[in-house]
Amino acid sequence: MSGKISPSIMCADFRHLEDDIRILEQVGVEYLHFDIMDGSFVPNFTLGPDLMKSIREITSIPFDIHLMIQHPENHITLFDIRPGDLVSVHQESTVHLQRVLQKIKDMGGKAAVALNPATPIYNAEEVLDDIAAVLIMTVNPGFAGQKLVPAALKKIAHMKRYLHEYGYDHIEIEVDGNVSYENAIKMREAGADIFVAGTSSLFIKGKDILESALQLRNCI
Ligand code: S6P
Ligand code: MG
Repeated sequence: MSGKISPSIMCADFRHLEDDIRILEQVGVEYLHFDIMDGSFVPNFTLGPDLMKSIREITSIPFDIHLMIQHPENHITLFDIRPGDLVSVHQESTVHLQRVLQKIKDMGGKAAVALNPATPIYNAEEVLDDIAAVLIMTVNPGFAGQKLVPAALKKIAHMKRYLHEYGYDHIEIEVDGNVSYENAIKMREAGADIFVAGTSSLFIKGKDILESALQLRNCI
């Protein structure tokens, strides 16, 4: 099976977002990736529940909600989670990780654990039964347009082997950060399944989104 594409909405040009979403529907992207930042867990602010509500009205592409917020268990009910949505919580953001993952499932979503570059893969071990995916940050979270953390490719391969050895082959590996065409090929070889597409591949100034999306598809 080929890899899945999750376009990063924070990297889109909001002046023609609806037109771009139509093109993404045509390409058949599997998700739309929403970065939710609180200025505390990460040093930036981005999207929120209201924008997501508006986009729900114009598309049925499932959402891939990436929570980069402290204490996600206190805010999770603000989000309208639908069946088919994937919701990622950072392991580093809460001491109640299992509780919030369970809540996401109770709300109808698929739960995922996100790991910062410096967080060992084993930090997801006790919640493997609760998740549908692990999100491996391939840059430090907070900003688009950063360079791949060099150790990230090894980490993806390590996670892939580890999930296999423990009998969790069904858990998908998502990668987020500097997913360029070149890096996407290497990430795919290392075992990634879901590719967050931002300024490195899909939303490139002056380049046609349709062409970019097809090029990324070929890489994964
Ligand atoms: C970063 C965020 C990401 C970015 C994406 C940008 O904290 O989680 O989802 O939107 O990584 O992509 P690029 O290609 O600019 O790195
Ligand atoms: Mg993200």
